Amino acid sequence: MSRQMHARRLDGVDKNIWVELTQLAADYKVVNLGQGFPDFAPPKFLQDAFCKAVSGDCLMHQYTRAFGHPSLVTILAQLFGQLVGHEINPLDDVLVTVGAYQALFCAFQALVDEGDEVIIIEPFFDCYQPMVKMAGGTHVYVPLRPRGDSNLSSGDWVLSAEELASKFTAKTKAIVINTPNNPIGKVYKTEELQVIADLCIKHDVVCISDEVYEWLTYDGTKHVKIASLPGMWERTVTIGSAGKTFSATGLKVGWAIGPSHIIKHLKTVHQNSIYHCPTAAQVAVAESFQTEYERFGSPESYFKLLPALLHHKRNKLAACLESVGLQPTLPEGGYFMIADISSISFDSDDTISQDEPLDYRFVKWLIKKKGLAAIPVSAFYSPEHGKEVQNYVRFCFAKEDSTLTAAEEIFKKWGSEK
Ligand code: IK2
Repeated sequence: MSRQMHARRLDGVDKNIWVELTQLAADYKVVNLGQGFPDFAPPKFLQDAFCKAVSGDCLMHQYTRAFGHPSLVTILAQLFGQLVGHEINPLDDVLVTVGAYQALFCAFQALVDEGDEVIIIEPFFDCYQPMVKMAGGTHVYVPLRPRGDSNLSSGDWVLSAEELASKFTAKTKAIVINTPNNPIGKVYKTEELQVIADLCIKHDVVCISDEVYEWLTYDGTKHVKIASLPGMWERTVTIGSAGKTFSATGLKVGWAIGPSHIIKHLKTVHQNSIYHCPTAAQVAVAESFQTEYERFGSPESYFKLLPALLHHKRNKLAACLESVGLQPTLPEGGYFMIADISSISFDSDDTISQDEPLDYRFVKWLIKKKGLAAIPVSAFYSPEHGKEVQNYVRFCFAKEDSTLTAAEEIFKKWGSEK
């Protein structure tokens, strides 16, 4: 058969780090600090809400409103309207999606045309790049760089305002930001967001703000929504995830929130591809948000309990990494930590290609020889810039204490062998 089967838009986007490393981790039955999902149970109120939804009204098992179940868009508009400081219309300004993934996909498909440029800040959640490419756009990268010699906190990774400004051209259609960031854990400060906002306004550019870890910040760090800055509501699509919010990544309920003149285009993509998300999952998420709304800011709020739990896990993992000479960068938010592997010597065997970047080889060695899964940080960079960060790997600390203790045992054994 001489005819090419696949569409050209798939060229160069066929590899996926999660598919590859999740399989490798499963093959070796490792302690998994790789993929970003909690291995502890979601809160009981979410589980109860889900059980109630599936066992109640038979309409819970049927189609629902295309752009989001009324109960979910209503509570999202109510809660986020207060956080953004702008009235949000539940029917026009909110789109419920299959996880944050689909919200991102709808945003790129809806807003990016052939020839448009999209600015992506490195490191970035890996799907931004293939999604921009599939939409026909061109990615333009700008890196966060460690400030000075020390990069012990994610706050030490910063953008150069001049470098960022130099990336905006007449072709720039959108910029994607991610705060708290995956994989570094950087939480952008208001001043940093203001630099981005000023450029968006000056060049009439849309900001796609991926805020899936919005509730997870540590040591008093505050998450600021770029949509809340003056002049930004009109040009920002804010993306969130119930999976990350309620420690239930299998739910795959996400959302995009923004002004109706932008969201209506995302709805067009959504109605012509997915149509709507599972009804019962949306209703369970709506009820859970309602619960949280009523106790917002109180000590019982899951939005306070979860970061407190993860703060302890973050510190435990940092101590483990340090004990074997892996230098961690302490995250201000999110549930990942990167660590410098420069001081570790390891022998990657014949099964690991020497052509691969150092961090990929290290991660494969870690999985096969030490029984521990992590993710190479160069996977969060463009191929052009990945080489510059191949001495970092990412660990997820949103794990049961028993999982972290199992990892600690591996690190201790490793330490004693050195
Ligand atoms: N945006 C970011 C920044 C994410 O981290 C994710 C989920 N990624 O987790 C996998 C990992 O990094 O190990 C998403 C979007 C997608 O969220 P959802 O699960 O709601 O589709």
